[in-house]
Amino acid sequence: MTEEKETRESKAGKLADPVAASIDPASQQMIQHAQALGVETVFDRAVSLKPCNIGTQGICCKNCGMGPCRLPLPKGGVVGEDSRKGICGATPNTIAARNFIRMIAGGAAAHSDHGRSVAEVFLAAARKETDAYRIKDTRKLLKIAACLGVDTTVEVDGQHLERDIDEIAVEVGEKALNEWGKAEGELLFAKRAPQPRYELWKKQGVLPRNIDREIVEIMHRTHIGVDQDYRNLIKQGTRAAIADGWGGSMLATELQDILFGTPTPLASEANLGVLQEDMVNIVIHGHEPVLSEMIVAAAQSPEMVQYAQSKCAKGIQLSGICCTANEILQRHGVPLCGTFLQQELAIITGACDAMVVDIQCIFQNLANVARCFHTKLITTHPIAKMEQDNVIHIEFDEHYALEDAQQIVKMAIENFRNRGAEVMIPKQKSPIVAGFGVESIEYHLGGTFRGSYYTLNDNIINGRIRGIGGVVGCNNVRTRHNASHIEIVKQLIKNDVIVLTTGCNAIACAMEGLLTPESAKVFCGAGLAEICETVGIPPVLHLGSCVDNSRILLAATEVVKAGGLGNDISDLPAAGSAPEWMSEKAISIGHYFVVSGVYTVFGVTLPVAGAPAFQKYLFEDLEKMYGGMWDLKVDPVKHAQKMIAHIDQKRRELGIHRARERIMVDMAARRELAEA
Ligand code: BF8
Repeated sequence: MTEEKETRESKAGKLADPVAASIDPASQQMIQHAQALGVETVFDRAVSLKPCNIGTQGICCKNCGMGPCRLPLPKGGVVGEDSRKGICGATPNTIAARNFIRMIAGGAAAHSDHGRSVAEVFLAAARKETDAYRIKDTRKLLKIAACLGVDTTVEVDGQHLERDIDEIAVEVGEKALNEWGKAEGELLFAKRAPQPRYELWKKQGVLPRNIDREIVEIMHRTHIGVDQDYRNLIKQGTRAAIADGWGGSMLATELQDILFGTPTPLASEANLGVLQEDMVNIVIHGHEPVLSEMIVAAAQSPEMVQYAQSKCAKGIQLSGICCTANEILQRHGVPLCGTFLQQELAIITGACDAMVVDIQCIFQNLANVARCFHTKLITTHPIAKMEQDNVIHIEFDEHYALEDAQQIVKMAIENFRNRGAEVMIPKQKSPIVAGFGVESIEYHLGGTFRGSYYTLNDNIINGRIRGIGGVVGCNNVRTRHNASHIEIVKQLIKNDVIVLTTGCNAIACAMEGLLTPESAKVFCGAGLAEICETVGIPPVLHLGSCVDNSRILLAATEVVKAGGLGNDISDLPAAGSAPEWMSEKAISIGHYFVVSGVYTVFGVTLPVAGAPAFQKYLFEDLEKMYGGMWDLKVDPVKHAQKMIAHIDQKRRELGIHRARERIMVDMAARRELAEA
């Protein structure tokens, strides 16, 4: 070890091995570059900071001032009666269930508060209180109006006339906002689930009343001395998770589509190589498209492009990190700069003139990294500020949205000249096709003439497509960056399972080149490859950000409706996966997948291992109640095999496990059948 390296290591603790840290050559290069510059990243911190073994098992309770109570599993596991107790007598199952549903509350709150912000901006736009936002997709507005019970026609002299679209928009905004705090009734979108699913939720007593209430009730029930039955605790977790997936997240997705446009497939690129040396690079990071839409509009204006050119840049290159990246990709084709774990690396290129962040998944260490470069780090949301003094806060106000965005873009342009000599942009970037949705799957696989999921179902029934995998979620620095994401997705498509992806899995697949129609013949089984080639779609369909997991729920519902594959989501040959999850949002997503009827496998770890009865309840008993259950498999190949085994089991139950061609029954054959 050289003296210089020794000094760096003692300053920063032990350093990560770049190749062991990530499968992505661009990330490896930047981790190495950071280490050479003495800039610490999440990968290095993961080497020196180990997780708590008791916390990872879910059995540390810190909900009162008498603890924390830590209840480690006895060596060799529990034999006989489990006598572990906290100070108040709480069992490991109660503690793990409390912790688990608090994670659901955190995740549901994050998604749903995002949805609420969108609903507020939507209402402001509908009421014409802002010029920056307008209703873009009136077709979807009318569809959502019907789901929220808003009349789209008005009766005049016995005639049904179309109602004024602005009036409809205002009422949709009001009804939508009401979903967070109404005093009576139930979550309106719950009825968008297949009828048997809705009835099942009703029977189980888990229909959400309103979004906020279910989250608040989790905080109440998990306070010391309240709910002490893991089954009852998870029941409330179920209500809150449904309120997220079929409520807050779904409202976010639908209202964003109405305001900013429903995505349609478009081409772009992914990975750190999208940054441009001779252009002003603005990296947008976070989750709410309310801000990023305006940055896109400002950055693309001729006035700003000219301003950039006047400062010796060729133009402005926007790119995104995390789910904001998925949002502006799917509607504008803005390239993906990277996943959650690449946020520091984007700045370490030395080419990031501004990183603009809003909410969720933002490392506080960005400020420390930005301090080592010329990058302006700009926070924009009143609920998400940073304490470091090099961070600039420009609070985003939807009433002055474009002006705020212009101020940010100008700041980035003016910072272009301050770049240091240490610019190093990795070459890697992959072409992609992204921006699929419930509507575009219908169009691509059903055609404008038929416009339904019939063709998709038909190909599932005839076995060309074995099933559907929903693969989603984060990166987690406790596992090699993107390794499990890619291995699992490749295993699935090799076995003819079409993949619907969102979040950081979508970005990982994009970086790996799996979001192109051409990848089908390289990576897919013969059946799926044939479908992809025939209709010109990738085998991995990018459905957007994490709130857009609601698109997966609705796509599954459309498959049920199209017929031939059972009556409920739990009947479908489908499975869910979050290979590298880390956030509370992922736990909420996992749980609403499960209680919507999807077998869902997580990678890395699950904080339930120290509570055997609670774990069994999640992994086995929930299936009897909801037809879906949790599972954990760290090894990516076995993880995918478990999903495929479940898909095959469902195919057997549906009686479609033997490949068969559809037989066209002509008139003569029908007569024969009738005579027989
Ligand atoms: O909401 S997948 S790391 S970016 S939490 Fe975060 Fe996880 Fe990425 Fe988006 Ni989702």
